[in-house]
Amino acid sequence: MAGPVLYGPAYSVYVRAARLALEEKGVAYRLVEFDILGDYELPAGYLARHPFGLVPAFEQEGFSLYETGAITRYVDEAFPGPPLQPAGTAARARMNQVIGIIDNYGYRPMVRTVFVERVMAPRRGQAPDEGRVASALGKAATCLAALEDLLGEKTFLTGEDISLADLHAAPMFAYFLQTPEGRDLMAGCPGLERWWAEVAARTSMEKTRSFLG
Ligand SMILES: N[C@@H](CCC(=O)N[C@@H](CS)C(=O)NCC(=O)O)C(=O)O
Repeated sequence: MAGPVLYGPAYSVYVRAARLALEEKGVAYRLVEFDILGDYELPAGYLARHPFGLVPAFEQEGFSLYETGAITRYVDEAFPGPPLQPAGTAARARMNQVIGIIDNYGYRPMVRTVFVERVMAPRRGQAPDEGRVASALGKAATCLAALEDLLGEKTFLTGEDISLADLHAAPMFAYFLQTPEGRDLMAGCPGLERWWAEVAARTSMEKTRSFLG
């Protein structure tokens, strides 16, 4: 059976979430990278893989898929290896809830705004837009507070074993925590700090590191 192929740059948080699932399952895969920074052009034909022009896209033996949540669930269910979704109905619902929180309320303020303004803008020689940062912090704080609450005393977001919820959240935290605002907010969330120490130390995180961290 030919191994799966993932399309998109290693520095994309969503590409990293999909790679984390593949790494945690122990699946050999190929990463086809292209740039999505600045004035980029998607590779010829990419819109056939992902009509919305986002990353990642996934293919395995002619089966094509896009949307990270669909890809990671497929990877978990199609390949042998440790399960990445909890067994119980309630815990699985919790996992889906956390992924929804991250996608809908975390990604934009934490990554697209605070990380981009604080880390990416200076790399491009631009001053951060402080107004954008300030307006995103309330939403980021709500997101961290919600995750802190859902984490409780558990090791990982849905229990004692790592799940897709952790793998979706981790790449976003890896970027957000590069900013002073991210570190400040995290300092008020002792559970998430403990969680992050656990997640950041995983081999899968090391293997999927990009030039942006
Ligand atoms: N809902 C999509 C979101 C994917 C997404 O937003 N990817 C970002 C990179 S992290 C992207 O492709 N950005 C390119 C752009 O916005 O032009 C998923 O779950 O896969």
